[in-house]
Amino acid sequence: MTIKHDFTPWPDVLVKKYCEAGCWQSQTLANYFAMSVEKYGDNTAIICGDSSFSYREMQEKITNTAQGLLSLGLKPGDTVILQMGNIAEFYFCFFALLQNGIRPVMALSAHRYQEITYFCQHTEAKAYLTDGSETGFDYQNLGLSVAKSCPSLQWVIVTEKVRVNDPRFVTLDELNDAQTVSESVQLSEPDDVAFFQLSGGTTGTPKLIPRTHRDYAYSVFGSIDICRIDADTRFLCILPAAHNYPMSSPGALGVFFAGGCVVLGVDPSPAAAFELIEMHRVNFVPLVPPLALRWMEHADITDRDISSLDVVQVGGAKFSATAASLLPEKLNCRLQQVFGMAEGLVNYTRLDDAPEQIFQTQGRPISDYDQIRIVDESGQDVPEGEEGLLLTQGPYTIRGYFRAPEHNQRSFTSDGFYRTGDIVRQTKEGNLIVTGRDKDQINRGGEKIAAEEIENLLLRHQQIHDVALIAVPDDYLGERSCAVVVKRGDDVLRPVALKKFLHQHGLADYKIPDQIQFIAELPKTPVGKIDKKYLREVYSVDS
Ligand code: AMP
Ligand code: DBH
Repeated sequence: MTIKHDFTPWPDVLVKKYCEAGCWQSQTLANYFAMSVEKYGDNTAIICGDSSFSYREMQEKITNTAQGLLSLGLKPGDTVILQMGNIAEFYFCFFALLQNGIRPVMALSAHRYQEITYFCQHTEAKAYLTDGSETGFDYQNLGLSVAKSCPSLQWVIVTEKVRVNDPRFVTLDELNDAQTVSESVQLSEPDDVAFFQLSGGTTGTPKLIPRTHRDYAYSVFGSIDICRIDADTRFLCILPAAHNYPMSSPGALGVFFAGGCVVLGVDPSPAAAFELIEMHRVNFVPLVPPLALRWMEHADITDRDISSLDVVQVGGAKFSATAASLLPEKLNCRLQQVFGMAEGLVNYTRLDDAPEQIFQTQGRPISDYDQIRIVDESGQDVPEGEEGLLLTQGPYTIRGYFRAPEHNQRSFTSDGFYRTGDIVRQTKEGNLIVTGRDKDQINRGGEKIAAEEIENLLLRHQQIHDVALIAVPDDYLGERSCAVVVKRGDDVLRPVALKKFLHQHGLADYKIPDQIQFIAELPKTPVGKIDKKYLREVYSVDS
């Protein structure tokens, strides 16, 4: 196999260290699932709508799908795009791909033509697996457009009946019926890339994050311990299942590896989610801050019995200390704050920490092997307790994005620390408090938007001379996006026309600016960069 090191490897001394310390084990993620099947075969692994699957039933689905994928000629080391909503098939396909050593790019349902074609082209993906059953959006049509733009794409695999006339389209059911000789050889190794997560990014193009089996497994098992996940865990997944947080912190993988049950929901509104909590006695759920706020409000008026809830996690964006301190009483449960990143490092407040640590901090790293530095602009460590830029390296933090050498020069220090772009300070107990950000990104309630990506697209509009995308405060989302536009010419240009323009270019909805402002000229800093700080001050006033 030639797929070894199609990513930036850890230096040999660290490989040795993490192996010797037992952080890295000799199992793949698919092996860990198989071990759960051995141990917890009859436990319910997934509840999805009216269907449920035991571990054994799930393994059967996975094996069938894995066979079907091989029958299409897909091979270990190939890359595919996996874009499915919160349905059981998402996990069947995920594990089937991993079992075959085929590496999925973990696209979100919200992604559209712009994002999906980029993923396909950048990874020379061979197949696109998609599902549109739970949304009004036509993913088959998207698949058709993507296939036209991506010569590498040989297959579009869909969960529903094929509605387009293209020989590359095949249904998951047809795949599952495929009769192939069963191979018992191991098709992937623990140090191979298992899949590609996505970064919120800061640049013109999205960044792909190669995660190996053993590094990811280490973060998942560490999370299982910290979050006390076991076979009695009933985990509600209403965040997008492919996202790193509900996938691994401890996420569905944590639950599967501990024999618990994942309840899938497609509607994160409290009315819908509380019904699922009541019906399935859910006791653990990851949320982002805007949802936590909505759930807290709704808890006052709900008739649903949500008393089974034990732990509510809040992460993805900063949760205010005030809201955090109210959450346990409102939802009658414990709170865990999570500050993580798809690049690796995940911090948790511990369930038995003092309340003020849980309310006021974003927790501390999973592992003693996570190294953290908090530095000033010149890269010097700041004095203890002071604010600075967070750098990190460790046994589950990547050393480089996939095929992005120039960006990697900027995003990693010469000694391999990842520059998170987060501004933090560390308390004397070792917890981190996120105080700000030094990256050109908008964190829209947990959904990240790279300013440059949207600016580049808007600059393609004939009537736009210049543009800056900035974050402005929002009571509910924490931040929303605002495009500050310098028009070209005197013709009228309406915000709605610009939104439509982005939409028509096939940009994910959450990246479309919430607000559009016009300005005669963008202010510049003394060195000639756009003064986004000043723009933020100006446009935060009327929010
Ligand atoms: P990504 O790199 O796209 O996976 O996004 C990770 C980023 O989300 C982090 O670097 C932070 O900027 C942000 N983030 C995640 N969790 C939190 C949190 N609890 N508080 C503040 N920011 C967070
Ligand atoms: O925001 C994130 O990317 C994130 C948040 C919490 C994450 O990747 C994680 C936990 O693992």
